[in-house]
Amino acid sequence: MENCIFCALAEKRLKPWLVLESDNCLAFLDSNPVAPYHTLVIPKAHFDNMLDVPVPVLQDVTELIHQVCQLYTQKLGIDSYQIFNNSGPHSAQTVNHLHFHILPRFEGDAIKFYATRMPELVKQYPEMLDKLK
Ligand code: DGP
Repeated sequence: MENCIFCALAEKRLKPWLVLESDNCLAFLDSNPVAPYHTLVIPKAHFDNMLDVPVPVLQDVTELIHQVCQLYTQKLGIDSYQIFNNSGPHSAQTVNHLHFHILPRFEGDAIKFYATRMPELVKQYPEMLDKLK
């Protein structure tokens, strides 16, 4: 897709900091990293996010995520990862080409992911689950 920065990386119109590549996906270092080896995994084909991606594409993405984690563990000894995706305008999604973050975590790092918790929601769970029926 024109004007998509991740399509430009996937098509090598721009040079990615390439970690691994498969037939359909790419893993490269994030340009605004939260931690060493903060990595993004994308499908080469353009999908905006989780809402429009077909499951087989997600399977390809997951396979490459797995390979990246294996690589970092084998080569670097990293033993902890957070793997996440932002999808949609009220998430933190800033690039509208599906991507998963692989965030290596290290003992004593200062990253705070769960700053907000809402334990009071638990009592609403029966109604919330009812709405899924
Ligand atoms: P998100 O907030 O989930 O949409 O994350 C987008 C990430 O993409 C953010 O961590 C910074 C990264 N990023 C944005 N533009 C580029 C780029 O041109 N190259 C690389 N390597 N990463 C980028």
